Amino acid sequence: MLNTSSTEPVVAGSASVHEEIEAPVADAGLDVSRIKQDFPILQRQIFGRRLVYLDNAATSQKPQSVIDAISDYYSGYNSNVHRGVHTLAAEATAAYEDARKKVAAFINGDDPKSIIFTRNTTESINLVAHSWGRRHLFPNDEIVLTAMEHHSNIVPWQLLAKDVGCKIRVLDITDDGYLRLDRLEELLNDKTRLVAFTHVSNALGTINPVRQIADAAHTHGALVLIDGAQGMPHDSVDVEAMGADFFACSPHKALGPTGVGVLWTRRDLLEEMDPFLGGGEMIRDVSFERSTWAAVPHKFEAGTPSIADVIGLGAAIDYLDTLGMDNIRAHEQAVIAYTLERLRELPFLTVYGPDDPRHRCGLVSFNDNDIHPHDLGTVVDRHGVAIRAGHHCAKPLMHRLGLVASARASFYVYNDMEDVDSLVEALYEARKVFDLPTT
Ligand code: C6P
Repeated sequence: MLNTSSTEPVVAGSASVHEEIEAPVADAGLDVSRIKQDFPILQRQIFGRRLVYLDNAATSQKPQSVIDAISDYYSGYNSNVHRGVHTLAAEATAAYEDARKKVAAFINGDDPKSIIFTRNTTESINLVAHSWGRRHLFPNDEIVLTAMEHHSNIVPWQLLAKDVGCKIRVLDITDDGYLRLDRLEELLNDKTRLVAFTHVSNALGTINPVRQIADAAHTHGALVLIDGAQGMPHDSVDVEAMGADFFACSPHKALGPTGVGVLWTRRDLLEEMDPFLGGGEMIRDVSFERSTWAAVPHKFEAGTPSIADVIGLGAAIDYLDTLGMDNIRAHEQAVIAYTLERLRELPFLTVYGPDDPRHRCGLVSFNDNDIHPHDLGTVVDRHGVAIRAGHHCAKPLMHRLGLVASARASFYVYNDMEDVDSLVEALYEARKVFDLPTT
């Protein structure tokens, strides 16, 4: 499992706090050539080249089984859920609720009623800010975030802070992309109500010591929200072991369809939270004088949900379970270790984030010292290599690193060392396009 637990004291933000992360192992985990065959899109050619898809942190590709699950629903039992009494409605409702059980098991969230389907991580965090935050935060209360947060874990808290008058405090990072855990205690006090932070940085790849931070927050009576968008696809998640009170993730980054997100919340918190959206299916009774709410989780799922996508998410979990999350983690560790090794060969490149592959998921941000990342992304695309270039929706992090943008390659279950070689080759080719030296 990713580095969720630590018994070590909170010390300086350095590798020492991450020592319990398992060492990379040989790439024995996955049969990648077999896996590639399950993803129809990987048969595509881009500019006459084999597609090398390295933008998985934005969204992953989908296996045939997920595509089939969605198509089977529409062609076989398309119906709304929780409403009809006919056969199609019963089948659709059963498949929808079955997916909820699978998600709960996948993140060790014991009670499926603690799982709310949203549209994505962004909506999950906004739900917490609205439904929990507006009831529990008051002027001068404090929320602690980190300098490596995605905008989705910054802006909802700013909106809340503006409305209720609470304050946001920010845990800094080291220059090599670790959280400054030595400063965490300085930020926590009896006014801290929430510590909201990412499990894995989408721009640096850093894996944060989740349990250690959660324990520190709980000691001060604060709750913990974990942004699991970049952690959940890459290793087993255990919300209990992490010490989460709220856990948000986006299954579209984990082989699932776009259109469905997940929020897990401690059941006792969920029971007393206010609804997020009002409308059909989230009510017990409605009159023009007042309305009362359905039981959780339906209280938080107003209107017709993205049924096909939820069913597709169930199929994605089946696929991940078959591969085994430990195997996925081992595979990505081997791929990222090889990637860092290869990128270090390139004298014209600056690589950001932890040097030690054990402290990263399968993701690396870098810049060619002479080529703008957007130009770089465009040129490597001509070689079939899809990477992301930009600020990665983490502008405060870019600012902290003194950058405007970076290029980013992010790997998943269907990527292998050959894909890394294709990236490196394309980076050399970009130098040639701009008539720049390669040594
Ligand atoms: N990061 C990336 O390319 P949504 O868009 O709601 O599914 O996920 C938002 C989100 C929240 N937290 C983290 C850590 C994330 O990485 C993301 C999505 C994508 O890095 C799109 S900007």
